[in-house]
Amino acid sequence: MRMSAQITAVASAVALPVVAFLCLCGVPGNAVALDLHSRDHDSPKPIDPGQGERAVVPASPQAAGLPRIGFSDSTLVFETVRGASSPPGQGFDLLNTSDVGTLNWTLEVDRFFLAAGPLSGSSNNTRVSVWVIASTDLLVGVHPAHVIVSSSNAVNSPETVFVQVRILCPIPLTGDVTGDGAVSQSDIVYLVNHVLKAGPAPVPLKEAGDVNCDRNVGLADVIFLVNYVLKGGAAPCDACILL
Ligand SMILES: [Ca+2]
Ligand SMILES: [Ca+2]
Repeated sequence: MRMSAQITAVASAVALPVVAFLCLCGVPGNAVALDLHSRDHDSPKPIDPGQGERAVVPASPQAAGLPRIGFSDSTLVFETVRGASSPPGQGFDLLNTSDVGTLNWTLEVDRFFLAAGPLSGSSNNTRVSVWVIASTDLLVGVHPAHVIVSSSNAVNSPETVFVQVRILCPIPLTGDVTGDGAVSQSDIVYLVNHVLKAGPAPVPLKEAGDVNCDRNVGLADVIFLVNYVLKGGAAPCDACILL
């Protein structure tokens, strides 16, 4: 009987905090009350909101009336061939996903080839259209950039939309100055005509004839191409690395 009484006492001590915690489910305002006078300060215990001194910790941004920055798109990709016209502008919607409070925000970009706007504003539950334009006068390759939105009163400031500007190489095969998809004797003839007889330039760009990648199309390229096609010499370089 004595052992049974001890077990009953221990079970009661464990059960009381659990019951008290479960009773907090009905606390108005969706907030959690914490007992600051608990002996165990590392693990504050919930108490009845009508008893003693307590602090109220907001359970969510909505409960505290705080706005949250949100985007309709997290990534934008611009793609074009080097030398071609710039792709059309793009955009995304900026909104307050908390649905409470007013989101006061500013916007900036971190690379010179990117522009976006508007640069500031206020949003409650409405969406704001942000436009983004990328200059494509860039080297061949992938160029990352960011649109950064900051707010003095949001719970998640700053937030970022990632942007990629992809510049594709217009030259499929260096040395194929005729543009037929292969490097052959006809390319030697074409390049000789261009270099020595003022014939038409290599296609799609003159750089397709720069088979030794010295940033010039001349007699050295003719000799290089003859050695490659007729004598098994070194293959043309990749002219795209110079664009
Ligand atoms: Ca060819
Ligand atoms: Ca060259």
